[in-house]
Amino acid sequence: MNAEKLALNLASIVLLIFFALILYGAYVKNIDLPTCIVNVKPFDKERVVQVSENKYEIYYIARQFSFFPMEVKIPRNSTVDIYLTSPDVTHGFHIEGTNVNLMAIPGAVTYYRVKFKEPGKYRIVCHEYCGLGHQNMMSWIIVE
Ligand SMILES: [Cu+2]
Repeated sequence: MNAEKLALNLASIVLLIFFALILYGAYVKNIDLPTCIVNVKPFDKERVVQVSENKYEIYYIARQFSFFPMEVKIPRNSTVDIYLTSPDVTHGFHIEGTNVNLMAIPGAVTYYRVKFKEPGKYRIVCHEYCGLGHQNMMSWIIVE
């Protein structure tokens, strides 16, 4: 009897800890889920738009076997809105050293906002097997 109560109490405490960690991640660490957006139509031309001094929009195309644009230079402390789509098959999109981990899905646009505080050369890799040249798929974001 007592062992059952103890197990129940421990399970309740673990659940409360999990719930608190979810709230901590969402509100203190601002960890967000990528969104599949519907108000931007899938595009067929990559582009980089400077919205204001430290705010950029990058429209990425993931295509067998490259990301376009292949290199983007932005200043430190820039906030970047990433729009990502694919004209062929599903690709992955991970910016190393960040928590950006997206999927490029044909016919859909994936969106995520990221801020680059540290200067450096950030490599983008495909993490979804997409064909014979998959391992060569990469792109760079250079934060100056
Ligand atoms: Cu791939």
